[in-house]
Amino acid sequence: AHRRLFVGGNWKMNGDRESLERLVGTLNIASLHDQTEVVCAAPSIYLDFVRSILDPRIAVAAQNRFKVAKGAFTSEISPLTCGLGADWVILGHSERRHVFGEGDELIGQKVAHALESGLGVIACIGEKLEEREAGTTEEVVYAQTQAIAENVKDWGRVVPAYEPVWAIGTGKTTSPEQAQEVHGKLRAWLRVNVSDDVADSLRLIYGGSVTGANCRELASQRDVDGFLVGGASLKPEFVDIVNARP
Ligand code: G2H
Repeated sequence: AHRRLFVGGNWKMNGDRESLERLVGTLNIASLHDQTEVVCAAPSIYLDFVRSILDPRIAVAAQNRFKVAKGAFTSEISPLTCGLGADWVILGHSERRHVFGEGDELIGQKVAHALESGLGVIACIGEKLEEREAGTTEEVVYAQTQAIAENVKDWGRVVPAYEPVWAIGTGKTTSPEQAQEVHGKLRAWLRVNVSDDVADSLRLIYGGSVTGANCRELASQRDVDGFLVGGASLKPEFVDIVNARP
């Protein structure tokens, strides 16, 4: 893929002040490919802290945000976090969809509001194992992408992440060919349903058990423009993933 690589670290619900300070220390002194855009998604409570100690060449993301700016929504967090550290937000992650029951409509509303609030959006899609086995992968990812696309006016701040649910945190990585197949189809979908320009320029990133060992072959696929990394983003090997492209 010839587009500028985008690599996100999704720290999920991990880390405390001390361990995140150590992780940030490793990232700050690492030599990172200057043609790769790097974003780390920290737990909300540490966003501000992480932003204050992380090298500015790395952006910070929130892991989820609600669909409105304020109101009677106990425990939810407003997308108005731009001034508080985050430039990006991950929305529609499979854990939000399948552990917390978020549907396409809510995710679409969150996408719209996050973009209006000035945040960039890492928008996750991906099929479950039973959907892949039933041969409905395309149908599922197209419907999820459609629900996101309906809420996007400016694609410049959107990075779709294809994360097959069966490959997340399971150690089962999608083969580079399987990832390329879906990414290629998604790009074709964008060409038909959005525009040539968006299809050509959009970075389509892959997530699901990405490691230092498998990232290079994945990154060499034509339509794989980076990664969303969970488990490995908490380890020094994240640096190898950022530098996946020679
Ligand atoms: C998918 C991915 C990061 P992991 O959830 O979003 O996690 O790399 O641990 O499979």
